[in-house]
Amino acid sequence: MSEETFYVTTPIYYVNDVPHIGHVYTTVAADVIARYMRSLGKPVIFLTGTDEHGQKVEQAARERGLSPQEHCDEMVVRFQQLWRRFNISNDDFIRTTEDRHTAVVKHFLNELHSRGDIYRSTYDGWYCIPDERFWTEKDLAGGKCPDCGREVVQIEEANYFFRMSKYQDWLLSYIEDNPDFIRPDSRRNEMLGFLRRPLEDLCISRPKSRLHWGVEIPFDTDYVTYVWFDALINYVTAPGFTTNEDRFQSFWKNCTHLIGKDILTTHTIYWPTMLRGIDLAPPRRVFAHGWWTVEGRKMSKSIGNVVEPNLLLDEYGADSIRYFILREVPFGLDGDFSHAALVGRINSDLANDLGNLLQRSLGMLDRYRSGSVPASPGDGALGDLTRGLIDHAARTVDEVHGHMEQLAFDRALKSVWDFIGGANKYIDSAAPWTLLKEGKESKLDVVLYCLFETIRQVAVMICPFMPETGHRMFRQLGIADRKELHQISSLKPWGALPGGTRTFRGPALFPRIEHLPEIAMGVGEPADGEKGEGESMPEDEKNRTKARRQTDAHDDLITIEEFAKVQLVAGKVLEAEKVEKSKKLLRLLVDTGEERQLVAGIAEHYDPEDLVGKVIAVVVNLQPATLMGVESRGMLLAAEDKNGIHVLTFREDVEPGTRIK
Ligand code: ME8
Repeated sequence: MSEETFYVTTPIYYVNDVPHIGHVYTTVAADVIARYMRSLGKPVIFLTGTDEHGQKVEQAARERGLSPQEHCDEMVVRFQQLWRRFNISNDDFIRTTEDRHTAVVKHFLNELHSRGDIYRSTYDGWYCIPDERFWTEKDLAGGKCPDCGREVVQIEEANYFFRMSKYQDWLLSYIEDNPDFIRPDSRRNEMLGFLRRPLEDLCISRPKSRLHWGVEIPFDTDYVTYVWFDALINYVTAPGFTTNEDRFQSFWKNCTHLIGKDILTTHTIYWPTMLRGIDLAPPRRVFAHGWWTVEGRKMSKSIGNVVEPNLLLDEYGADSIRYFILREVPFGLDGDFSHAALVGRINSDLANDLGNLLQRSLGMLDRYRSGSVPASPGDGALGDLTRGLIDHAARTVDEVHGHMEQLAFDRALKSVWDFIGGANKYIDSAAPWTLLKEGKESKLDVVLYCLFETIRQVAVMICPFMPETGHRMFRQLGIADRKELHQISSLKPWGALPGGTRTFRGPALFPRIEHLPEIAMGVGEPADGEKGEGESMPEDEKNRTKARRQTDAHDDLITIEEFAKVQLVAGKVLEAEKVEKSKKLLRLLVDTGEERQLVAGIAEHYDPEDLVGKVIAVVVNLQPATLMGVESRGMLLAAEDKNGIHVLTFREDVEPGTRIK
C-alpha cells in the first residue's frame, strides 16, 4: 500500500456545450483511473468542472435574456446530472466563475506582472471570433482560422501579453528530458515539432469594449482575462494553490491531465510556461486521447448524429457504455461509436463471458453446497489445474496494474477478460459435475472455492470500470459489507474470500440484446433539409439504412405461431412510482395473475398516481432487464406519437392475467 497521492483532471467543459459521448469519454476514463488508485489505497483527487467565461457564454445569455451567471447556473446542471448518472466519483467540481478560482487567476496575473512577464503592447493581426483566438499571418490556413476553418478578421488593439517566448528553450529541454510528460509519443513528437518554430508571446487580455464576461485584469480594469489563460489555472485552484499549500504540494506533483487531442497546445505549451513563470513545476503527465466519430462520421449538430448520452443511458445503462468506450479503442487512438459494436460487446463480453461465468458458478454452488462457499483449501490440496488458475490470477493483477499506470485501459480489460476466459475453461476442465458424481467431495470443494475467489478477483478488477456491476457481484458473492474484500490491495495473496460465505443468485448481470434498439436507427442521416458540412451519406450506407427501415416496417411478416410466442396479458396496476434519479422511468407493480414489477420509460408523460388501478397490456415472457438498478419483468404496450406516449388500457375491468390474443 502506498501513501503516494494521485491527482487526475478532465478538461473543464464549455458550459454552453450539450454534453456528448466525447465529454463522457474523458470523464469516464478519469473516473476509472481515480477509482483504481483509490482501490490501491492512495489518497486521490479527481477534478472535473466547467469553463464559464468568454464571448460565447455572454452572447448565449444575452439571447436568452439572462445574466451570464444565471445562464451558467442553469447550464452547468446538465453536466452535473449526467456525471451522477454515469456514477462519476469526482471529488471536486470546479466552475471558473467561483470566487476561489477568480482569486487565483488574479494572483497569477499579479505575480507575472510584477515579475515583468506580462507587458502591454499593440496587437496587430488576425482574430477568430468564434474561437476567441489571435493568429499571426503565417498561422492562417488558406486565409482562414487554422483551428476551425472559419473566417478571421484583422484587428489592431492594445492588449496585455505573457512573455511565453522567453520559456521556449526551457520547455523544449523539459519535454526532451521528461519522456512521460506528454503521452502518447505521437503527441509528444507533435509538440517537439511545434517548438522547432519560434514561440510567440501570448495575448492574455480582451478589452471590455468587446467582452465583459471574464476575470477582470487586476492591474487594468478596462480588460478581462483571455478565457484559456483563466481556464487552465483551474487545475491548481482546486487542490488549494494559495489557500492550502500542503494539500496543493502533495497532490500537484502527481497530477495527470486527461484531455482530447484538440487541446494539446494549450495544455503542453501555454500551461507549463505559465506555471514556470511563477515557479511552479509542470504537471507530471498530460495524456491526449483520440477522437470519437459516430457510425463512421464526424459528430455534428447539422448531421444530427451527436450521440445524446442520456438516451444511451436509458437504453444500455452506465456500465455497458463505460465498458465499451474503454475496451473498444486503445486510449490515445481515434475511435468510432456504433450501436452495433456496442451491442456486440454487451452480448459477447458482458452477457456471455462474464455473465455466464457468474451464473453457472452460482448455480453449481446452490445445487452442490446450498450456496455456501467451501473453506479455503490448503496448498497441498491443489492440483496442477487449480495452480494454473491461481497463477493466472496473480499474473492478471500485475498486468492490469502495469496497464493502468500507462492508462492502457483496453489492455487492462483484455487481461481481465483473458482471465475470465481462463475461469470458464477451468470449469469445463475441472468438471465439478463429474467430481460430484464420482463422490470426490474434497476435490469439488477445492474447485468451488477457487472458482468463487476467482470471481471475487474479477469483480474487484472490473469495479473501477463498471462500479454498479462490481457491487452487484459483491452482493451476489455475499460480501457486500466486506469493503476490505473489494479493494485491489486484497487480491494478493490469493485466497481472501472467507469460507462459509453465503452467495445469492440474482438475475443475469447483462441480458442479451437481440435487436438493435430504436435509437440506433437513422443515426448518420442528415436531418431533414440540412446538409452535413458539405458531406453526403455514402450510397452504400444510404442503401443499408433504407433496407433496414423497410425490413422493419413491412417485409418482415411473421406467422400466427410466431406471434403466439409473445405472451400478452391484461394487468392491473397496483403501485406506481418514479425510479430514483431517473427522469424517464417509472416502476410499476402490476397484477398479471401474479405480482410483477415493470420499469417503463413513461415518467415524462404520466403521473404515477394516474396509473394506479388502470388495466394495461403486458408482455410477460420477455427476458428480464435491469434499468437504473431496478429489475423489469415484462413490458407494457404503448403508442408514441407527436403528442407523447399513450399507454394501452382497457375500458372494461378485465380480470388480471387474461390472455390477449
Ligand atoms: O475545450 N472525441 O472544452 P470542450 C473525444 N473548455 N473527446 C472529445 C470529443 C470527441 N469527439 N469531443 C469533445 C474545451 N471531447 C475547454 C477546455 S481545459 C482548461 C478547457 C472531449 O467543452 C475531449 O476531452 O470543447 C476534449 O478535449 C474536450 O471534450 C473539449 O471540451
